[in-house]
Amino acid sequence: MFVVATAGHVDHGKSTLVRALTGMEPDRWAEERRRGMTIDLGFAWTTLPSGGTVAFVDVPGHERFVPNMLAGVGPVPAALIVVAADEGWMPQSAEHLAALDALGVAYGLLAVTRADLADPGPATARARAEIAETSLGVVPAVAVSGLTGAGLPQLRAALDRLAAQLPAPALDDPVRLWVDRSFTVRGSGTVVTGTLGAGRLRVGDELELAGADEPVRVRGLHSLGEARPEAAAVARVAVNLRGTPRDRLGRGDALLTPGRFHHTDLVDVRLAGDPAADLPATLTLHVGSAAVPVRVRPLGPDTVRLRLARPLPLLAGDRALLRDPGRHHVSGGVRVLDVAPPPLGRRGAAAARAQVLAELDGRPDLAGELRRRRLIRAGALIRMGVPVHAEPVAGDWLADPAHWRRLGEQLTEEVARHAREHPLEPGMPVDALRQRLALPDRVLVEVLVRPPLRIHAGRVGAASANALPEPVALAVQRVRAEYGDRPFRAPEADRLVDLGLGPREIGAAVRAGALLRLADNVVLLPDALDDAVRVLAGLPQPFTLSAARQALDTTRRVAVPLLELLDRRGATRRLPDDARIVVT
Ligand SMILES: Nc1nc2c(ncn2[C@@H]2O[C@H](COP(=O)(O)OP(=O)(O)OP(=O)(O)O)[C@@H](O)[C@H]2O)c(=O)[nH]1
Ligand SMILES: [Mg+2]
Repeated sequence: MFVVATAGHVDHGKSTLVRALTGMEPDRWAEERRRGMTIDLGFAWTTLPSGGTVAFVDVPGHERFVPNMLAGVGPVPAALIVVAADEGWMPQSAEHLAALDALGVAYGLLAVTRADLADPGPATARARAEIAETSLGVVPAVAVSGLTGAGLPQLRAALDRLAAQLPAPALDDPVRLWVDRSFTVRGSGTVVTGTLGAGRLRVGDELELAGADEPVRVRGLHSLGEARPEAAAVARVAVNLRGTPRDRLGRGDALLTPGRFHHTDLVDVRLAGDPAADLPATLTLHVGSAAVPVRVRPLGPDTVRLRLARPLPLLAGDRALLRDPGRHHVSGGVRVLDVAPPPLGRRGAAAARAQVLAELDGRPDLAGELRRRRLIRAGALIRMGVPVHAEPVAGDWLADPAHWRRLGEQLTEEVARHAREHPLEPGMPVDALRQRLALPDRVLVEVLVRPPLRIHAGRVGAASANALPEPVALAVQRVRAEYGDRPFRAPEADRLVDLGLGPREIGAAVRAGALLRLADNVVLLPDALDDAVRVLAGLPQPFTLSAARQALDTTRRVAVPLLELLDRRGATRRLPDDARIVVT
């Protein structure tokens, strides 16, 4: 099946033509038939000479209903442009064509209708010239009469040729079915319709619906009026949803393959063509069947940031159009460049952002995204439409390789700095490191730690056997706090017990260089040794044990082993009369 949307000025014969081609009534509402005017979208289909099926989305031409027209053409990649031979090119001929151009529609046909009323030549020439200037390029033209049927065989043949040109649908792509209609069927519940442009739908599928906490389930599928177990793109489909109230969804909503789309209310986009310098600050964004007010913030010469009044499931590369509803004016097309852009806080951020955007073309590549985002979950990238084909660094986190290397270096530096500033702590707490490196997940710290560093008891430190266990480190810290200003007073045995420093703990602290052992149960802080030499050097030489004890403001319990240690280290020398001198 292929789907084509009509386009053209009011009363130019679009619905008459669709009716003549399909034998079906595109004007569904009584009011439309009474007023002889299309108000909302109509749907009809027929078999072509080749045996293929064409489905039409028939749009209204009246200027008041342009938003309905846009909901119809948004998801459809081919157009049947209708111009009346007797009226020629008219304002909504131009506005509809501008919309198709803004959306980048590249496949189309021109039907010059009411050819029984006037020579189709002039209207054909003008319309083809106008269309040739747009994304549609030069299109085939057929003169027809919906009244007499003249030209219809040629038009069917031209539709067949158009169908053959269309690119094959991406059947493995995720589904994003933009809803163009929703209604209730007695006994079945809620039904929505739309044009399935890519992917497949099956009865029983679970789909995501923006704003709903729970997935919705496909209870039944119809296409071309028949129930089917499965529908593959491209197709017009009607989807019966299980347990979803009718008021939960309507035109502009989308049914999505779960986990594949990012609902965003902030996008950076490139304006197509020659962007007007003074875009209004508020416009309406039309994409798929949705229409959402947006605030426009200019960034670069052809790039802007759009703040959407409600989030939409958008992907990088999406085409959309901006319209000024007040002025009835299609302001232009946009291509989405980034569906999760960074905030623009500090001064100069907008200019810097414009430079980044200048490099983007809406075709997301993994390396570029990682370079810009540095660290991101694979799932988040997939939801932005980025193909993910790299190994995560941890969990489902992907990292830019250069950034990841820098993080590894930073981690080593932070741990070393922490060790300098807190020499008695057995390493830096993992969470402190996580904050220091501004990492979003603890697991990232864990995989960044490489030998000789290791994680032990929630801290990152050198993998040395001498690392101080935390309770010992705390006890040593308390010793330091209590004895720091009387460095030659050793804690009494019972105080050591209170502090939790038994023989094993003291041994660990001594091995780690955090305590100095003079004798069993006699410990000082390690810097005491140098301090003692300084004090003793200030005494008249030689000096006695008692003079040393007084100068150091300590007891024999400390002074005797302290001096013996200094002797062994060669800092002091013991004379035959038991007095000592400081060796200089
Ligand atoms: N003589 C003649 N009249 C036609 C032809 N096609 C349409 N008409 C008449 O033109 C009027 C408008 O036709 P529609 O098919 O409703 O036009 P439309 O483009 O669908 O109009 P909107 O949907 O409101 O934009 C109707 O009265 C039709 O009978 C044609 O080929 N020849
Ligand atoms: Mg109509």
